[in-house]
Amino acid sequence: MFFKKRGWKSFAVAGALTLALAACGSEDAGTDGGTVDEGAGDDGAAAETYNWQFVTEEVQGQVQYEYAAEFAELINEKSDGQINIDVFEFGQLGSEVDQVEQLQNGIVEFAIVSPGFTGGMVAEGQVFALQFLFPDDQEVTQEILNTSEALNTHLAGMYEAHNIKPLAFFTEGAMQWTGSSQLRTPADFENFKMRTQESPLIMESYRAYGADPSPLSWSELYTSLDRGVVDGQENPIFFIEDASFHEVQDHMTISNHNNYVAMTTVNPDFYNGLPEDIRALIDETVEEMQPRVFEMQAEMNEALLESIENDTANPTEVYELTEEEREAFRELALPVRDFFRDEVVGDEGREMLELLEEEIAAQQ
Ligand code: 6CS
Repeated sequence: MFFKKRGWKSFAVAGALTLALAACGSEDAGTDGGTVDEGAGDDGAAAETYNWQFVTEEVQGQVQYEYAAEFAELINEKSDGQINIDVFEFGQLGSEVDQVEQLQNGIVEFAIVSPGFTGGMVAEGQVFALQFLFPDDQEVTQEILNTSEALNTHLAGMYEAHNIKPLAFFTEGAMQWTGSSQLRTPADFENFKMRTQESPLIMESYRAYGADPSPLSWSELYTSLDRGVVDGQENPIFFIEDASFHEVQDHMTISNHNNYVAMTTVNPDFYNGLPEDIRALIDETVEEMQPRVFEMQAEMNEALLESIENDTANPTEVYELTEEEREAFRELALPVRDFFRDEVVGDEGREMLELLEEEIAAQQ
């Protein structure tokens, strides 16, 4: 497994917050409230501390981990130390798919989940794999993610039926392609071995370009690119740089063909078993984190593009597609929406996409 660690900002907090604190709290968190310890508050009355676990698909210095660390810090502060959250980097608790199962089974209370790893389970979540669906403007996209009824009510309900409760959707930035050869036209994808996440629809999207998609965990990606097991991949710039993929790829195409959307999720039994005031604290903090994570990804994506461009020891040719070139990809991507409607989802999924398309159109 290859991970390069870098502290991104001063707010980066080490994984485990193991404060043993007591404060006045709710009386009955029950077994669904995570690990609950009894203690004595200032007034000598029995009080409870909550110990929760939050797993992410990224490592320290990357968006998801920094989000979770800041979320944990805020919750700890707001609860006067009553709530402690241990944040886990990717790799500590298994693969991305293992992490989803841990959330569903209540082994961890919180997880950041990329819909790309749940495509086999919640087919409708693959809507995020549809390229050129969301606006190019990241702020507008984030606004849609924040307010969309299609996503926050309909899609969230579909996840909840699988014991995954999405509390928020956020973008980690526009995705770009890297390759051992330049990716400028659909013809460049002919027989190109493209690494994707597990989602069948992501794979279908690359087949539409003529590529040969191959699903892999990102823990194997650096080595696979280096050895030519796969020829290229897609990710936001911060991730390409931080995971050092650019070191083993000669080309990067600024394609902005999609956004990398992640979900803040919670185990629903745990969440529903919490006292109302604690649930309100979680909801309020999730909301507060939305502009923070947007700012975080924007700063990282901008700064790390410069870093790739200035890395003379590992030169990567960066090419930005023209609008005309993007149009050739958009044309091939559009029929994948029909495939989503006709082959991947049922009526509920079709209605969800229709509503989402209306919401997107209303923002443009
Ligand atoms: O490409 C991936 O699989 C990884 N990319 C990002 C931006 N976050 C985590 C994910 O597993």
